[in-house]
Amino acid sequence: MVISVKDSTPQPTRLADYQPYPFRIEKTDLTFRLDPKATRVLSRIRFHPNPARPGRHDLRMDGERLRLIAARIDGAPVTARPDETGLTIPADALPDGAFDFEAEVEIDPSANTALEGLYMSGGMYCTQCEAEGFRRITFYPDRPDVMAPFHVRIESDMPVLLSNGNPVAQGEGWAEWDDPWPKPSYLFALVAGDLVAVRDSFTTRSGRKVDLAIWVRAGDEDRCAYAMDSLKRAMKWDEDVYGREYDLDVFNIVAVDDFNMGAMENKGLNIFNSKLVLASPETATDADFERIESVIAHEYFHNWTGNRITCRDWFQLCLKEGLTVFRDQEFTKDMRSAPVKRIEDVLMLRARQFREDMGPLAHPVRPESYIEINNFYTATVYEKGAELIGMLKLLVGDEGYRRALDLYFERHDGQAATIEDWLKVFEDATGRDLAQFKRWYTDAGTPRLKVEEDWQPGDQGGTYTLTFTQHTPPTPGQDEKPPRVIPIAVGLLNPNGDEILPTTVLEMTEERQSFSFPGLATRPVPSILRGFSAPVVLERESSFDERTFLLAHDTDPFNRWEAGRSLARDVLLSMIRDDAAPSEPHAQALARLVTDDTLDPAFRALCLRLPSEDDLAQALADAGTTPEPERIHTVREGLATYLARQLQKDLVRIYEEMETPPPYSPDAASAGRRALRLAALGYLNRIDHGARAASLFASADNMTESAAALACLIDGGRGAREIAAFYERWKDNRLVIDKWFALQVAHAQPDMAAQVAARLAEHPDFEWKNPNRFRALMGALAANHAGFHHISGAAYRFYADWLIRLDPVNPQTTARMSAAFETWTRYDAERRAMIRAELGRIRQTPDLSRDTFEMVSRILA
Ligand code: 0A1
Ligand code: ZN
Repeated sequence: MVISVKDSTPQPTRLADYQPYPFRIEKTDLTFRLDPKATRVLSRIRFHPNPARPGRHDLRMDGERLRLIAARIDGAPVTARPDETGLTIPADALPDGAFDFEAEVEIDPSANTALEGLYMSGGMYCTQCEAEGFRRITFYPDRPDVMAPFHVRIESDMPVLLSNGNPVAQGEGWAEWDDPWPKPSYLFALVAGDLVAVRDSFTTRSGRKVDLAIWVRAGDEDRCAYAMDSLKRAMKWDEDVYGREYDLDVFNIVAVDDFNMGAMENKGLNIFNSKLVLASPETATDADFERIESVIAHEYFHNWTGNRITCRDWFQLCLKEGLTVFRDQEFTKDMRSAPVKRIEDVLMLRARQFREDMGPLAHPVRPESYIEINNFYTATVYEKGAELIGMLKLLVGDEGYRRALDLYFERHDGQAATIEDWLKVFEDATGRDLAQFKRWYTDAGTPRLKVEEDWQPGDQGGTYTLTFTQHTPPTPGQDEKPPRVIPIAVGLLNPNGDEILPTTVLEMTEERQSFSFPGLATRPVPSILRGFSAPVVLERESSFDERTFLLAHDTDPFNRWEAGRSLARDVLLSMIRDDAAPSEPHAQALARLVTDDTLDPAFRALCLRLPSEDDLAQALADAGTTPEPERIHTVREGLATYLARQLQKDLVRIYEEMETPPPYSPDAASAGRRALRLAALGYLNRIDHGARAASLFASADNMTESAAALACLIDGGRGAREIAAFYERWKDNRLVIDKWFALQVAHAQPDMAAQVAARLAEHPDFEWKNPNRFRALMGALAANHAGFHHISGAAYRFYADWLIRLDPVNPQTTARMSAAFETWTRYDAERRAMIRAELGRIRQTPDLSRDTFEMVSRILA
């Protein structure tokens, strides 16, 4: 029996099997004759034998869903028959030394709903090649360690024809582009469409004038200003902080409506999900503006960390992603408030990465095997990857970090590098041995850090000792977790609230280790893991009084927030577990903080935010209690209502004082005031019967307030009229209608969430093949914790039905969204059985994609 590849169980790719490609490429020439159904791609690739792989080798190229029209070697036709995954030209059909391989293939962009390779979006052609999309465009060694300069000719009657690099020539119906910088195929891009440009320019510090353009559909030009401004600030920042200049004459950004991810750093031609480009006060929220600023910067920063220096193989993905996330986080800190950004990043890390690390999808920042690489664009690779850079910087100091990065750019420019190369640069630049640090890359799991304290009074002053014990629970495939090096930033305060030890980084390298602080007049209060100096779970029993003390006095803003956060969490946990009453002292401590006008409003807004239901479910599961979603929901609502009553006067004052005068401005200070005001509204809404929300909705001139007001109305079981008005006003704006779908589902009552989602899925505007729209509705359902986990199982079923429907259309998005089930082992037997049944049903689906198969199998394992 012949088993075709598609029917057999997909096989993993392993880091240990890495081998260099047997050929190098001197030049890649591509011609595209664009046609929606039958695009012709002509390629000429100049290959040389790779000295790193001596001997004679077959020429194996990747290729999927390609119709081969003709192939030639040095001009002579070769008969080559492609298989499901590529094309092989046997070694004996190849000349010695260098040769040209030419091919003509035909592809069908209009049939490409997976949005990988060349596809159509809203009548335009566009591409997405990372990670392995280029093989759907033509036959090629589609791997990041094969780098080449590209020349591209596009033939099409579309008015705008774009590719990577610099424009070299154009005429009626054609354009040519040349990218002098060697790049892997995943950074290739092409766009052809009826687009208009918003233009600007940037002069680099060495005087190169760069033409900047953001390409959008006519009518969207007036929503590009913030993205353009962000781009110029990012270009300047990378020069100032990293000494990195841009290296082409043009930098193009294109906004597309159909995109699986946020954006893509293609060399000189970034392609963006339109929701991360288009923003106006009326259509985008403060959070959208902040996200646009950071993603524009992220993609721009990839020009050096990702493009000039790329990854040897996909196991090294964190080399570019962890570093680039770290860089965009630093950028946002410099543009906005550093403490607020740090808190937001940690909230996100805990919500997404800790959740991943504690469940069946846990994997190292540098994984060792994958079935589908698209499944490894994860919070672990990105966000934990960024944390590792932050720890490195803390360990080697700012100076050492700068020297190491200079050396990295100097040594590896133009190369495809590894984590070993990265760490070696730090070792060489700073003289530090990073062998133990490397475990952060190779070992999955979130370390738990236990803290014990000791105080010994003495004649020369007392000695205070902190003893730490680290332990990392096993993760899939990794039972043993040797100790890691953990940078623990600590400070000490005396009982008056004065800092007696400023932030000091302790380096923990053993499983158990003590650090003593002699000569102290009184027993100090410790502030541990300042700035969240390592991605660990701190396990420390500390008294209510100590935490309110830190909440009032800690000089480290992160730990000040953390003290309040842990108070709120403990109050909620004892209410959930022991039926305890809400805590009055907690409410008082919170009131003192949020009314402290010396504090940044954005910071105060964060302090008002209660832990999410999902956070609480995780915390309960962690402590060995099975979470009951409906109880978590009721209790959390109960505490919020209690706090609204206790803090009512202060909240009313905040709500009034924090009003921002028109015109709307997206700057951090104004956004912070709105955040605090809307946090106050979220509480007051529970006791004013929606009065404030309704009036804000009616008067708001910006989306931040409109959306928040609408959310409050829906939370209170009201808002039918406003929902309809919102739709009428925005029905022609896809990005706003995404919000309309998401708000209704995310804020639906738990017992109604699945029904609301099902009703909205029937709406004519539920264009489910559009990833933003699909995510708006389904993502909101998964985010409605008590709704998703409602004991009826209706949401599980509905969600699984839709994953099954989307899978053949868009495997990548289906696979990513299946992670909604990753926490299933936390819950009771009944829910576990229901989720397992849904996952099983998905896995049994005939012709299930490799993407979804891998995810569902790992979740079930
Ligand atoms: N490299 C991009 C993200 C990205 C990853 C994969 C994609 O398709 C599979 C698309 C985009 C970034 O980090 O921004
Ligand atoms: Zn990235």
